[in-house]
Formats: sequence, C-alpha cells, structure tokens
Amino acid sequence: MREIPAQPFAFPLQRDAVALVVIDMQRDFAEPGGFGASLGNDVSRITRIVPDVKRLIEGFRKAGLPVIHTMECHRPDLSDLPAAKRNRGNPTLRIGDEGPMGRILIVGEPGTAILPELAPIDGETVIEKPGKGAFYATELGDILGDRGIRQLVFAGVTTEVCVQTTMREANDRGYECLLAEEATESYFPEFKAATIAMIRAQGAIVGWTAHVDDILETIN
Ligand code: C5J
Repeated sequence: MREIPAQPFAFPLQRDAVALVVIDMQRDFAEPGGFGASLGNDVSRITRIVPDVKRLIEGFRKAGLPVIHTMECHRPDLSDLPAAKRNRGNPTLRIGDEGPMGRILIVGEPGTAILPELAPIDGETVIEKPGKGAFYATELGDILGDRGIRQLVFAGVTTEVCVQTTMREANDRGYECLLAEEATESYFPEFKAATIAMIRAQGAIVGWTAHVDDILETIN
C-alpha cells in the first residue's frame, strides 16, 4: 500500500477509492466585486493558491483519479436561501443582490462560476450546494457511495468555513480525509493555521494534512 507523508502520521492511500474534492474555487470568493470582497475580505489571499490547486487537479487527472468540484450557490428565486444566511454578516452586497459580476452566489451568474484556470472538464462532477458543507441538500453522498469512494483529498476555500464543514461531515460519514495544505486558504491566516492544527490534533481526530508535492508524488 502507498502512503502519503502527512500529519499527524502517514496517510494510507487506497488508490482505487480516493477522490479529490475542490471546494468553492469561485470568482465570488476570489475576485474584487464578489461575495468575499463584499464582506470586507482581502481576496488576493485566495488567488495566490490557484497554482497549487491547479497542480493538484492536474495531478489527479493525470493519475486517472476522480475530481469533484463544489460551488456555493443558490436558486435565482432564493428558495434555498434561509433568511438567517442572507441577512448575516452585514455585507455591502447580500447573496442574490446584483453586483459587478452578476447576482451574488446565484446559479449561472458570471461571479458564481469556478475560476477559469480551475474549470471542471467533461466527466467531472460539479456539486451545487446551498450550504457551507457539501453534503447538506446535495447528491454528494450518493455519488461517492455509487463510485465506491472511501477517501477524500480536500482543496479549496475557505479553510475554516466550507472546507472544514465538509471535511468534518465526511469524517462523520466514515471517509478518510486529507487536507492539501498549500491548496486551501482563508481570508484569515490564523484561521487557516488553527484549522490545520485542529484537524490533525488528537491522532487525526478529523483527518490528515499533507503537502501538495507529497500528495502528487504518491498518487502518480
Ligand atoms: C464562505 C466558503 N466562506 N466557500 N464560503 O462563505 O467558505
């Protein structure tokens, strides 16, 4: 069995049962005028990880392993957007409002799209999710079950919100989870560091963390 060098100990790779899950690498989180920026965040932190996310995606494709993309987004009629979510955060633009890249976080709008450098290719699964976690109100659990996936490598944004929420639920659902450290980012460096630390604490209580280079070398 191949092992990926990881923290707190080596990750026991099952090459026939692993998938990459790329969380929410959308223009709305990475570009000025989007949702992330409307909350007062420095979005340049997110664009800086694009080359590492791209390397990871291309490595999985080259290895013939599944790549799954998620997008945080809502229906145009906002029927899947609870008031508790829309009204939170006091942003200058709320979810559903018309911004410079179209309606914020609404399916089909330009700003909601995945960054072009990281765009899904034919055959890759794209999960549209109304929550922070990728299992809530989506078909992700069924898709993974149908494909016999038991291990998930995570990349994307933001580390402590949508990535961590998804990873924690995946862990509860019995998946072995590995976070690619250079391929995830937060608007708050201290939140990224804390998330990485808490994931791998207590003997990998939520999962493992590893460097992109080590993941790529082991899968290929
Ligand atoms: C947030 C996300 N932070 N994708 N979404 O609202 O992490």
